[in-house]
Amino acid sequence: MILTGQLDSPFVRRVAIALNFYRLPYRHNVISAYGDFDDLLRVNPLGKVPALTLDGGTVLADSTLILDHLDRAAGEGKSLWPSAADARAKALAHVGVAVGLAEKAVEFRTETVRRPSDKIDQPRVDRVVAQIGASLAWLERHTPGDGFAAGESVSHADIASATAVTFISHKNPEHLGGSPEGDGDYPNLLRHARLCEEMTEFKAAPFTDY
Ligand SMILES: N[C@@H](CCC(=O)N[C@@H](CS)C(=O)NCC(=O)O)C(=O)O
Repeated sequence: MILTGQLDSPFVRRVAIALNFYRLPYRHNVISAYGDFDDLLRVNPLGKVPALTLDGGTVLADSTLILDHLDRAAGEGKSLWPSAADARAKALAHVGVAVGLAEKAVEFRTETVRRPSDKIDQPRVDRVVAQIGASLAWLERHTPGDGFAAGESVSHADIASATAVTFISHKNPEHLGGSPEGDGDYPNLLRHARLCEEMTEFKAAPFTDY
């Protein structure tokens, strides 16, 4: 399998980390969604990362669809979803907000860093900032003071949350509030992200600013 995309993307990272938990070998095609756009279009017609090229040549795009496939392909007992329906529903809700948060954090950068300053649409930026704040607050309320986000062991909820929070803490820590040294407005969330980032599977796919 070939995973296309850089580890500064929270979506690429959530796939890479899940591959590590599944113990599935893969080759990493480190190309930039912006700097290597033509190469990327040849892999994924959407020109987006991540893309996962399966051994048979099928190309999957979008982290959630990729992980849907991998969770099945990983084999018996390897799923990163809780098996009980209630816990699974909680994990799905968590992933929905965490992946949405990552999308809003990326959109914030598109709206503020990638636009000429005279083309910034401030009401749009304000809306995205409000969505980021509300999503962080939701995740803080739904992240326990210790342990995993949903269920007894690591799940897609933990990976989605930690990769989103790590991305924000590197790129726009101002979203996290408080002093740079402290845990700001989201102590559970930041503690949880640190716990995850200490795991071998996370360390093997570290956030990387290229
Ligand atoms: N929902 C998608 C989001 C993927 C995404 O937005 N990737 C960004 C990089 S972090 C990208 O490729 N952006 C380029 C573009 O949208 O043109 C997923 O979960 O994979």
